[in-house]
Amino acid sequence: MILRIDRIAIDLPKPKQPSANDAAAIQELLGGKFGEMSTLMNYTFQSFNFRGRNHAAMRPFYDLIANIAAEEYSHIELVSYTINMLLTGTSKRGTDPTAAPLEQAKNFRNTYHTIAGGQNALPVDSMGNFWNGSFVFSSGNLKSDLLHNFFLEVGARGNKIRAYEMTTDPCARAMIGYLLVRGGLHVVAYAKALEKLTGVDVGKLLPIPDISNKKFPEAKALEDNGLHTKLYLFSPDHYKQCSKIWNGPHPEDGKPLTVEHLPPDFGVPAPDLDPEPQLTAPADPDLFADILKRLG
Ligand code: MN3
Repeated sequence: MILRIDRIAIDLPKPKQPSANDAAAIQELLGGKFGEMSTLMNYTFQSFNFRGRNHAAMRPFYDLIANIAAEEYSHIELVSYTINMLLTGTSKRGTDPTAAPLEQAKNFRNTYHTIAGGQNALPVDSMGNFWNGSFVFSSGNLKSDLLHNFFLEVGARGNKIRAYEMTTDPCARAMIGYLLVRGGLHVVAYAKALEKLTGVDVGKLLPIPDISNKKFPEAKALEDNGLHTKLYLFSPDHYKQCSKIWNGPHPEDGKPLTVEHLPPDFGVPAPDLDPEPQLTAPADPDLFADILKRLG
């Protein structure tokens, strides 16, 4: 079961200017093959399907995969809010449909944001292709699954770096900086899991691509505070045995790795974006008073 908290991981700054095309590019980090929906669903299915998890040799691996799966939910959330914030202001807010308030949307790379959605995130990649279940690898073999997860996180890291290079918007860059740190932590976590499982030193491959998170100011500031060393438990009581894998020095800067409970004050309240009447999102504001009456 997932226990949900109505907060997001970091405070996202207001975009410098609305940009549907920035939002379209950022969609790759949500619904792309290497996006957050893929990490979420890969680890979720692998945790459901993990046989023999109660054997002492296997439990730490189950706990690691299941716990990271839960963190990924907070990542799809953060990318989605970034897309919503970038899309806010890309049409003319108002109640008159004859004013063609959505006219600009014809020029957007992804018109689904305005036609299928109310100026909001969708489970699609940067080309508008819908996310699909074939991106999930759950072979039942732990070595294969962990190798896949390592590759998935490395691929995700590459996409994040390229998306960062495509936009200068502070909202998008704050989100990517945070996810570079947390995704970078997951790269190391799966490398360490493969080391514990097989004895091979996967850490020597790092970083992939060959560029440190410290080159990205938004990521560096978080790593200076040790965010790349803390594996948070996304559960009040469970998944604690991931500490048998997540320990020792960080392979890049040698800082000690720790497993910690998610602090109760972690993150910030999720943004409440203003309604967009031209899209009747969430509803025609003229009806709010009637709705309130019926709600009692
Ligand atoms: Mn992630």
